[in-house]
Amino acid sequence: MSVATFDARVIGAFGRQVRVRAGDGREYPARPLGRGLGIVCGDAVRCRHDERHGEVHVLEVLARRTALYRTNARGGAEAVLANLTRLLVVIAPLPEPDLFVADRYLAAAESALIEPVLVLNKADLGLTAPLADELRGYALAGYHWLEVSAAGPTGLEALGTACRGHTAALVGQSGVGKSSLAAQLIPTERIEVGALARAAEGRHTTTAARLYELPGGGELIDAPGVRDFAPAVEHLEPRSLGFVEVARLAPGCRFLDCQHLREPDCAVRAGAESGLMHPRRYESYRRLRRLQQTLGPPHERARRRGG
Ligand SMILES: Nc1nc2c(ncn2[C@@H]2O[C@H](COP(=O)(O)OP(=O)(O)OP(=O)(O)O)[C@@H](O)[C@H]2O)c(=O)[nH]1
Ligand SMILES: [Mg+2]
Ligand SMILES: [Zn+2]
Repeated sequence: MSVATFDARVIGAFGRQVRVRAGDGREYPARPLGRGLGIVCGDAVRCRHDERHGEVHVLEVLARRTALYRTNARGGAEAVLANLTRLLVVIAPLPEPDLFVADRYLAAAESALIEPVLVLNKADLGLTAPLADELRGYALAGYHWLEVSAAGPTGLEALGTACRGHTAALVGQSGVGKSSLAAQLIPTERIEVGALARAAEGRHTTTAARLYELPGGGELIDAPGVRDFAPAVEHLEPRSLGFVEVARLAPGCRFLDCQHLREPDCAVRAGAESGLMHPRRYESYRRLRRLQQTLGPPHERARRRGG
């Protein structure tokens, strides 16, 4: 090819506006050439300088090592972040936690072979009794969590260590303090932090994912907060949907293809009743299974849409 192309990293993506960082550290606003490239933050892309218009074009998205997928408004699968090696699922006592959201991120990460790390932020506020009980559910599943506080010195070193050398992303409900944590880990960047009242009104402070380089090596993505997260069902591990304790209990089920809903002799349902699996985690699993049944297989969805 006569025109010089170069490889770059997508450090921000907002609709068709993309920001890339080239190997030499230079950053450019860039424009995807052609529709449907589906570029997301974390992507590795091949670019070209358009000398005549003084623009940078993205020509193609290079193969992703991992991707986190969600279900979009049309019921299709859509990548949200690419090339992650760790997913930092942030929860906090404030605003009112919705742990179904955390469960869904954990399930999507497990299914995508991205190592999830549960991060309990705002440790300075203390734990409410219901949250402490929910955390017991995660312990039962086998998850540890990092207790941190962006407002104080708690746990930030451990969080930094969990990110070092990784491409990690902070995800979770709006207002849990993802950007506050990113700002603590990367003090040289100006990262906007929102007022809690904003999250309570359902408004998000961070509107687009942004990738930063960590001082100790590695990368950190600060993702926008969500009210809910629906993983793309066809990208979930088919048997367990990414619920690690379901995968552990399922070999005890009578049927090999047990969906762990109403089948007789289901070891997963029995585990939820006997306390081997937290009831909310089981309910979370069931909701995802039902979502999968509602959406149906991808080819049927395409037909319903007339696609
Ligand atoms: N007490 C306390 N408040 C915190 C802590 N971390 C963040 N906050 C506050 O929580 C509010 C929301 O923080 P953000 O960092 O903007 O939250 P976010 O998760 O990035 O929110 P979105 O960008 O909307 O998803 C701000 O008022 C922060 O000051 C913490 O550890 N303790
Ligand atoms: Mg934010
Ligand atoms: Zn079962």
